[in-house]
Amino acid sequence: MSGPGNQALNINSVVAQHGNLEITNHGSDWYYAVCALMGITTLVFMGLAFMKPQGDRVFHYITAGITAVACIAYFAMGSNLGQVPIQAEFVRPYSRWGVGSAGTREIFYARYLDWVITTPLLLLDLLLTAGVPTPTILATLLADEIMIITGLIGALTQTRFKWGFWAFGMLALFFIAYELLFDARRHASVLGGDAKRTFLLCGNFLLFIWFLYPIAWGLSEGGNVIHPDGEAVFYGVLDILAKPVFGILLIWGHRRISTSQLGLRVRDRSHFASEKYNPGNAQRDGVHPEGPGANVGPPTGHPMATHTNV
Ligand code: RET
Repeated sequence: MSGPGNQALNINSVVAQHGNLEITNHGSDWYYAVCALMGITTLVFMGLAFMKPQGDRVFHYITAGITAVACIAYFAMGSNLGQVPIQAEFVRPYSRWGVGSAGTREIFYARYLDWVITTPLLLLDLLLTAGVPTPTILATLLADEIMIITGLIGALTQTRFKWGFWAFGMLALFFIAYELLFDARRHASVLGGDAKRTFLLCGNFLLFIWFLYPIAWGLSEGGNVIHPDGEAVFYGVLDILAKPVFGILLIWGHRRISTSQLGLRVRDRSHFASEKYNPGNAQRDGVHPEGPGANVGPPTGHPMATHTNV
């Protein structure tokens, strides 16, 4: 087949397996559309970052990283790549949803590679906003990695054992939900103000969306109930809500929050300069500018030292 339009499926048909249940051109178009959206939001988040002082950009950078990774994953999926045919546990030749096939279904492992990078960053966005201590952040991110990896192994499993992995993933998701609903919420309340408000809005939104993912999995990689095009739309809508929409809410919530308010110490270049040339500041911060035992003279009056640390 030739002619104008989306040729991705034809060009990459070398990886196709006869009778495998795969996305059609509609699915491919949709994946490319989400790819473009993720790319555009990355540029927007980067643009907004440059309007903030250097020390207050960390949330912009994390969020832009999330949509940038998703943009690449969606490019892969639109191109029908980053996928592998897997024998379905339930072959449904007479399904109303058009999933009848030789028995294999394409499983996009690219999705999980995206999530394994981006879901910890989403949680980091949220947990830093709530002022959660580092050990709790690490425990929550570990549960998140377990959730995604078990989801991937389950998706690649051909027998009913796949549901065992799904169950482990659910346990991990419940742990994350507990951390957000009880632990992080308490820390956010201590901070109060905009940080608390932003955490509550984004946290509740995130949890609601995240609990829909295992349902999408059960209908696609798990139960083989909906067609890969339907899977594309289901996960695509969820990913748009979980990344660009969540990101906009979070960045907007941070418009009046400074990182130091959250107990974060982010040094920007001006701070660096003032430490070096205003040893008094560095000593006050507990950092010796020239290392231990250095013979530090009076401030040199370097032009970059005009910034003070507040
Ligand atoms: C799986 C299957 C195993 C059980 C559970 C899952 C949950 C996945 C989630 C994914 C979130 C992805 C996001 C992507 C952003 O674009 C792996 C589907 C619980 C919650 C937020």
